Parts: sequence; structure tokens; C-alpha cells
Amino acid sequence: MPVVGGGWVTKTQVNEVQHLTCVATQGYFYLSFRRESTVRIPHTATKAELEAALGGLRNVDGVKLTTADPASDLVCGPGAGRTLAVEFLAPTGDVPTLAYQLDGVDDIVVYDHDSPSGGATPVGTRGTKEYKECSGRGMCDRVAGACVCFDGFGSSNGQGGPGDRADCGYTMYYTGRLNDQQSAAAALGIGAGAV
Ligand SMILES: [Ca+2]
Repeated sequence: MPVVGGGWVTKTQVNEVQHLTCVATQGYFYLSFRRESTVRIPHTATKAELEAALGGLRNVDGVKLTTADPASDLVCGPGAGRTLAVEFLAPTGDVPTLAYQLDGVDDIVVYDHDSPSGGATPVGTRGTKEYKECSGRGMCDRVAGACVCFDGFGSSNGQGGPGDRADCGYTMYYTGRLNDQQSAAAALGIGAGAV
């Protein structure tokens, strides 16, 4: 499958952030994204466990969870529950709101950028990064299933830095000699024109 990625030519582009509140002292729940559901998640789940469950979905490459309460790594709690921010590292762009299914927990609420403001839960952030084949900066070689990047672009880490995603999402800077990042990209066989 061709690699898709977000572009970072415009540095003001941001990842989508949704806020998830879980109220529970017992039970389980499921989260789903574009009809892919997580495994059953216990109310005792930690941030790291939920991060792994979401990142394990076939259509999610990575999420970063941040708990509102720095003293706790738990996802759910009693009373008003706990709230954490879910940042979509990949896929990028304006992604659908996480769906959920209760299986014994008291309540789950997901706020995204279209949710009404008010209450303690912050409004989410609409993702604005591009999500294009080869980041719109290369051609897909469909036989090899790999991107051939245009001059000046190379493999990124999905967040604008150099990495191993082979997605042409990293903007190279020419200094007349290869720097470590360009050498690393060249070693991956991408970023034609880097030498
Ligand atoms: Ca969205």
C-alpha cells in the first residue's frame, strides 16, 4: 500500500485532538474509529494501555494521549470521571470523531472540534495536516509499493522530522553536503536528487 503522510511545508498545520471523558468504577468499554473497534478495554486501563489499543487499530498509525490530571495515568474515574486528550499523529487531517460502546462503564463522552464549548472539557482541535499519497511530494511506484520523492523531500517520521515512513513528508534542506538526515534518507533509497 502506498504510504500516505501529512505535509509540513506549512508549519502551522496541526494534528486533530479529541477529548475523551470516562466515568466508571467498574465495567468495560470499546472505542472505534472508522468502523474498526478496539479490543474490550477495562475501566482500570491506563493511558498507555489505551494508547496501545487505539494504535493497534488497523486504520490508526499512532495516537498520543495526555491526561488532564498529571497525578493519574488512569483513563476512567468516579464522579465526573477523568478526561484525556487524544491526539491523532496518523492518520492526519480532519478525522472522524471516536465512537464508543459502553460495556458496564457509567459513561463516555467524546468532544471534538464541533462539540459545543462549556463545562470542564476543552473543545477539540480540527486536524489540518494534509493526508495525501506520498504527501503530495512524490510519485507512487505501484509495482514497488513505495514513494519516489520529488527533489527536496524525503522520508519523514509522520510529524515533520526525518524518519522511516518513506512518505516524502520530510522537507530536506540543502547545504551542499549531505547532513545526517539526508544521508539516512538516501540510505533508504528515497529522496532522489539528494546527492
Ligand atoms: Ca475531526
